[in-house]
Amino acid sequence: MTITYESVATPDGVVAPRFRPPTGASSASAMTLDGEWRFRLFPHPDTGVDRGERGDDWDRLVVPGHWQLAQAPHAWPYGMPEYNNVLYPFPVDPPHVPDDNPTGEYRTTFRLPADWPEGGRTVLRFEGVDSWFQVALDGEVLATSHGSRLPTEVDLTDRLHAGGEHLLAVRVTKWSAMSYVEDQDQWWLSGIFRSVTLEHRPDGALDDVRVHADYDHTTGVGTLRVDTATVVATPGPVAARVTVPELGIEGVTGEELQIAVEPWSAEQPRLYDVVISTDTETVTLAVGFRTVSIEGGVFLVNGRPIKLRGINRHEFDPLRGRAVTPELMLEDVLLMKRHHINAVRTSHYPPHPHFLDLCDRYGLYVVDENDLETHGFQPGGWVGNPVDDPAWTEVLVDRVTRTVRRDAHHASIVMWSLGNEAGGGCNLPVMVDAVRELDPSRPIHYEGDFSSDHVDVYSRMYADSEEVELIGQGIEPPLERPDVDARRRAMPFVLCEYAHAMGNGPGGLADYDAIFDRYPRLLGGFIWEWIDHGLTRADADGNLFSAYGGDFGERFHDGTFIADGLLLPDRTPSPGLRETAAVFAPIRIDTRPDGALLVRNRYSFRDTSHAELRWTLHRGEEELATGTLDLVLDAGTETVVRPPSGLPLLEPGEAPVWWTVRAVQQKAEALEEAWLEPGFELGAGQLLLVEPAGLPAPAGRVTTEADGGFRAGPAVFDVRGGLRSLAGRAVHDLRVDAWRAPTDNDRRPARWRGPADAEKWRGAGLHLLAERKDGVAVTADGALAVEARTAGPATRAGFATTYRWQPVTYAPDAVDLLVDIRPEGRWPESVARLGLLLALDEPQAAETGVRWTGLGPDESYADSRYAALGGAWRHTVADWQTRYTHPQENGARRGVTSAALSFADGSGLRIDADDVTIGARSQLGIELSLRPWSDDALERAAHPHELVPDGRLWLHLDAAQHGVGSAACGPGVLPNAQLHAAPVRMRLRFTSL
Ligand code: IPT
Repeated sequence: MTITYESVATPDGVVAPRFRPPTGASSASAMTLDGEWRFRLFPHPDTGVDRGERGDDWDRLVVPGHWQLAQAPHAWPYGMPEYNNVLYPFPVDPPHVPDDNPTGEYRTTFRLPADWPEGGRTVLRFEGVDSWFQVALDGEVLATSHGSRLPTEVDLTDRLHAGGEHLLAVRVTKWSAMSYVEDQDQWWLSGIFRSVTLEHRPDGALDDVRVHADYDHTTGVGTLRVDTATVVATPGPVAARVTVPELGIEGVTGEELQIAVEPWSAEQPRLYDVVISTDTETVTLAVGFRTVSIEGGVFLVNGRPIKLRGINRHEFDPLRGRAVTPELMLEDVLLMKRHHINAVRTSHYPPHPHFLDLCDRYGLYVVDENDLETHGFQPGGWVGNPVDDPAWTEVLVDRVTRTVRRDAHHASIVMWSLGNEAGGGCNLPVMVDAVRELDPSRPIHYEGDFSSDHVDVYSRMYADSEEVELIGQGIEPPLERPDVDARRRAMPFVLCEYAHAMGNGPGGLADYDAIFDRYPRLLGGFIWEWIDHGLTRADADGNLFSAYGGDFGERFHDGTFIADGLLLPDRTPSPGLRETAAVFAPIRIDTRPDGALLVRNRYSFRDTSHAELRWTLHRGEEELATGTLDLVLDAGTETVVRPPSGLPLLEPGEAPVWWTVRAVQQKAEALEEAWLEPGFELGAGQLLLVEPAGLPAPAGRVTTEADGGFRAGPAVFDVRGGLRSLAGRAVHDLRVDAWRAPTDNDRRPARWRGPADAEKWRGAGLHLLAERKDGVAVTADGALAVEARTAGPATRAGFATTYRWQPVTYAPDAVDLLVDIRPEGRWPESVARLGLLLALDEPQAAETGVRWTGLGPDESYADSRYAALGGAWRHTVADWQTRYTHPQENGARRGVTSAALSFADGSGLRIDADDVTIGARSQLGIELSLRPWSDDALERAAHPHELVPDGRLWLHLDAAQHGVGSAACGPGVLPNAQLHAAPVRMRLRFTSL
């Protein structure tokens, strides 16, 4: 049978799969073939080009890379990236793919170097080629392979001659039968995107190395056993010496060595160099001793329960796609460690192997996922799904065993995952058996095994916190079959995806985290996902922006769903990542209702002696006292702390007084290098000790102007009581507002059912609110009282509002506004915000400086607020904005009791807030948002660079906003963060500076 790109067949002409040591770990010779190759793109796999064609006059293309991104971000000579999430962009008709199937012909020539060893074998190794390819040497096709994120090796030995030049030809198709099993939520990007090497395999070499390195926590003894085999020439075991120089241990392969060791964990990633050698090859591996087990439904590492505070990571570089460099992999790992992430699911394919070396070294628990997703069969009821088709068994087993064979020596991997969103069927148990046979030491994960028939952990995605709580207690609804139910009920539970981080969010992370902590059965989970895959693209004017689905002219795509990470595409941490760091903090410091702080050591293995607990007592920008707490907590323990006695007794002043406690790293740790520098924050929390003194009553009188209008300090009104200018700036608008530029979460229905929040808000006309003045009067005590009603079109619901303006006699240029907002009529179950919108003319709004007292420094929302701490902060309006890849509501600062704006012309405006109540609840300060553009412009912009300042400063002075939730994929805003239409009262003071 001729194998074609539409064949459902395992790779042909390739070397049996084997382990992959870290680069440089083997003494055997190797040579990279990375660099500039010759390249030509054809519309169809029948390119008509002879494999012997050298392509000397073809284009040059850098390997590794994707051909679509060859000249990104400016030119796209080889077709453009396309984005689909679930659906196939071609008819579901396996194994067929469209005739329009761009195919790259790659050519390079090489010579074996003069010092290339005699004898042995020489293999050509591809780390990753997307999606199907054929390899030819000197005109002859030798191998056909696929498995885009898996290695392929071809034995070239018999065709190579010392000194001679060889022509390597690789034909790569964009689509193949394998596209059906590689339907991951990402850009379709093709080509040789990982490195290509020539590797010498000496006779009797260590082609394959299996490492078993367990740790017995009861004795402190590690068991090391190394098995080695030749694979390339004549498969079979090979004997080798095994030494652990650091411990003076010597042994041989096959032997179980019992060694007193320090164990490996993500918290303390202790590794030992293990040197394995035959007479012809030495391989040095960094080995971690650790045991993964499940006991009584609890997932244990080295005998202790752990929690996975994880993320899902796709490989992504905004210019290079999935062709990620070692530097970028390290950046990812360090960013994770710095944000207290301790686990990675390699969604949804095996990552570049170097990433796993880094996870071993820096300490991250890994769920290594097979390269398998067939999600596009779901809408058709999974009919024809390869996972349930015997014709695909060998291909699927080949994939998953290639994964295990490549990666099994990594200490960081704590579970294997069969794939993602690939349905169920007859091939699952076969894959499971194959994995267990290769590696019985690690549990198997697969969320798509819905009743967990075959796997070892109960896994779900996007289950809401209520359901997770039931699962934690082991009282989830039963499965139909009692035996299966009993088996699943005894399993640990993991959320392989949760807290969808699309745009502004995720909200509710802390709610999940608290539940994970409460129940031993809950292993934790993996936030979806690590980074926005926004590809850098230049627009017609040369401005660079982050492109998402549709931005490359695709007609069939999933738009902004590719931008759902904790990092912006350029790896700027989003507020969601800062929230993650605060929630995942290993030393959590939380406020208790009784006015104390609860300090919890959430490490599984270490005490807190590496951390110093530093406190400060501060008011506004003033530091009043500092100190440290003498406290060391054992793993898993907690204690209550209170401010030390003898602190100065403080009278209420302008700003609140906070007692802030930070747990910081004391000294650098040898193993963990750069990311853990002294002073690095391991957790923080605070207590509000003294509330600010209220604003004294204003007691001035408004004056009537010659034109019949009014004046109150820095505020000038027209005859109807409309604010015309404030602090010398024309007022474009002042009214009640209850709308926001919808977030990605607002735009989608919670749990995929019913109308989205933004739709409900639109239905109530919140996006088109307008205000009518109903009356103006000067009250007996000299205030200007303005009655107004704010409502949208086509609805009887509205806000009746009283504005009460009064000059402040004791402050020369100040005015107080007491605003009362009373909802009337029927409202949707939530509103986006409740407060005032104020738009001032300000030509250089973006350059306006702002210093505020409140929570900061970053934005926070009712259900994403752990990273924000009370204090005094400063920004410019430009920096105040979060440039979400898809523009939307952002930037709210909560708990703001005062903010001073300094305009580019040297003048300024101070805003103080007091007496803020929503319904019966009173709160400290307001929520402040500042923008150099309107919410309307924010909503309409498709990309941040399209937003241009409009000559106004737009302020939101809100009592509150609705939370952000995670409805883009999963649950919406929980009751504890919903905002309902309710009476609002606020006292605001505007002072001209
Ligand atoms: C879930 C997928 O597993 C993940 O790859 C990603 O696509 C995510 O959705 C959305 O961003 S599947 C979803 C339909 C529950």
